[in-house]
Amino acid sequence: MEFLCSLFRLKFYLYILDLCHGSSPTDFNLVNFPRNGALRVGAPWRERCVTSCLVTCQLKDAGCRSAMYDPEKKMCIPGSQVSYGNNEVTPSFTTLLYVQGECNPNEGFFLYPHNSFVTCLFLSAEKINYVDAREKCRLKGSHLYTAKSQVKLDLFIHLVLNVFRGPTWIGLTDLDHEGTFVWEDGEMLNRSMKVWAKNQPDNWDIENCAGTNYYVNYSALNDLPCSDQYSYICEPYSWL
Ligand SMILES: [Ca+2]
Ligand SMILES: [Ca+2]
Repeated sequence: MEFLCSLFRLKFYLYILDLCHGSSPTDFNLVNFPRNGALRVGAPWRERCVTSCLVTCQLKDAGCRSAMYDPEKKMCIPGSQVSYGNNEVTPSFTTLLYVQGECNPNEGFFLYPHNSFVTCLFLSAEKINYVDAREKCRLKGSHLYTAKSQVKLDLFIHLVLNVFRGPTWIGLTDLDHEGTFVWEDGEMLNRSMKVWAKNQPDNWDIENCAGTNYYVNYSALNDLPCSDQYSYICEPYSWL
């Protein structure tokens, strides 16, 4: 049994060694550092190359969505997930940041760290109706921001209060069936999650698109007329 374990370990190390010579088998992409420069991360470890860093990060934790690699010090630093620790690092010049999937700066997306996680966002500079906002996100290969977890909802309210400072759409509608709210990625709203402001949704004067506005103090969601013109947020995928 011990022999088998050693054999397995040897095969694993050979696999990792091999990774450093081939092309990257992962779907991670090199991205620019977040504008504000620091990420909350887990404990680093030594790694031979960036590919083995990314593969090992996923082997250690299936939730690994990003990692930094310092080729000079040969250190791998997992990052960006709530389940990791609270160490904060400001990356050096030589450190490379890789993130799973695309977070394309040419389309206006950037990494936005908030508390203990990082997400990839596009923040609109214009105010438009819900269907147009949905289409703008779709053309960027993304969807309107969803908030299926409390941390994502907290980040939404944070952005509304601190960045937009005004009414903002969120990717949630009951356009298909009155009273049945569905997130833009197709998942039904979990009724046990408290997203709505008091007495909402009320479908007042036909309201099928969700967002937040002055009427609910920007502190929770309200169903609103889809023709209203609001700010919006796109995300290429949702990590949480
Ligand atoms: Ca409605
Ligand atoms: Ca309403």
